[in-house]
Amino acid sequence: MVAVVAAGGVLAACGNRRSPYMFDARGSEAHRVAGLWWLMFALAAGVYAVVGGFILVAALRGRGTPEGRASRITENAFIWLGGLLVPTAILMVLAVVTVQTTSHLRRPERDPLRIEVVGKRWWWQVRYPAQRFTTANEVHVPVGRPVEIGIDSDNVIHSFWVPQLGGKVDTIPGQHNVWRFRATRAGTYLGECAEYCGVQHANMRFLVVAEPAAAFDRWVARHLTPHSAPTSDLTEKGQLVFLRETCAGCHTVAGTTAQGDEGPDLTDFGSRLAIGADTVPNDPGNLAGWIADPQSIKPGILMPPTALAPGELHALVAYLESLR
Ligand code: HEC
Ligand SMILES: [Cu+2]
Repeated sequence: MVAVVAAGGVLAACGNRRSPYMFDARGSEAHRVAGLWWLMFALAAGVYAVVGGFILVAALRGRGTPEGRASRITENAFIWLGGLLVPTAILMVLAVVTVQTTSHLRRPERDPLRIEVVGKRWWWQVRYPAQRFTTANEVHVPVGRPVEIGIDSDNVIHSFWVPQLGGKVDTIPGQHNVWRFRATRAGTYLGECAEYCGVQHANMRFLVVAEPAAAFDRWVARHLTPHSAPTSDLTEKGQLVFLRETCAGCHTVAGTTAQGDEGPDLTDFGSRLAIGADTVPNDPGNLAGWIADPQSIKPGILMPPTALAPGELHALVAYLESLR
């Protein structure tokens, strides 16, 4: 009983809108995994109820049988049935269904959208090789189309996990893993690094934005013609600051001379929902704080603090937020 109540509490706590709730499956792979989980849960719950029932009956009945009435079932029958036949049958069912489910996962499909993800030191690089552009920490996919994400790491082992879309896929240096899935419903799904990788492991999140094909195509088109040219005096000044300071050595903004790759590609930074791999929401206040002192927001990252005059910081923030 305590276990059931505790499990209920945990499930209820998982029900927040953006928290990764793996039973609220929104992808082909997650549906299969969740289905298998419910089958295991149902069988285990059944066994629990039967065994618990026997314990209750035995406890209520007390010691010994009433005089002269022998039990209708012998102990041997109990052992054969409850100890061997039933467990074997249950394990066989689970084995067959598990092997079947596993073989369906990650099965190649025709004409997938290919994406390459690289686990970095606490953020995710996201490349669309056919479309030839790079972004970070946000993976956009069209709903309904098969997606194939190649997963690599250039440092330690991370694990790429979007509970509502599928199972964990480890990012292992030197080994190319592939995750195949299809988003079945539009939405913004939270992903996390699921393998401890250093002090900012818990702040190594990402978002998968599944959207209708037309919206996805617009998103791609925007990357093919990046709006990196300043459109006002303020953003022009901001771009000058960006190119003059150290930023350009670590960050790329397509269409400018900034071509660094130590940090996330900022070509579409203004459209991102969060800063620092979903550490704080992307708004001008947080961005100014991030530029001035990133270490106070996400200690240990590879980005140094930058001291700027207030006017310059303001212009730089306006420029970065205009990159959308
Ligand atoms: C030594 C390399 C380096 C320099 C110099 C640097 N950055 Fe960064 N930057 C990084 C790294 C690494 C990250 C990713 C940190 C993380 O989330 O773990 C980052 C993250 C960011 C982000 C958040 C991106 C996202 O999508 O989460 C912004 C914005 C940013 N930097 C802007 C700047 C600006 C503006 C400057 C110049 C004032 C600058 N950076 C200088 C390495 C650098
Ligand atoms: Cu990680």
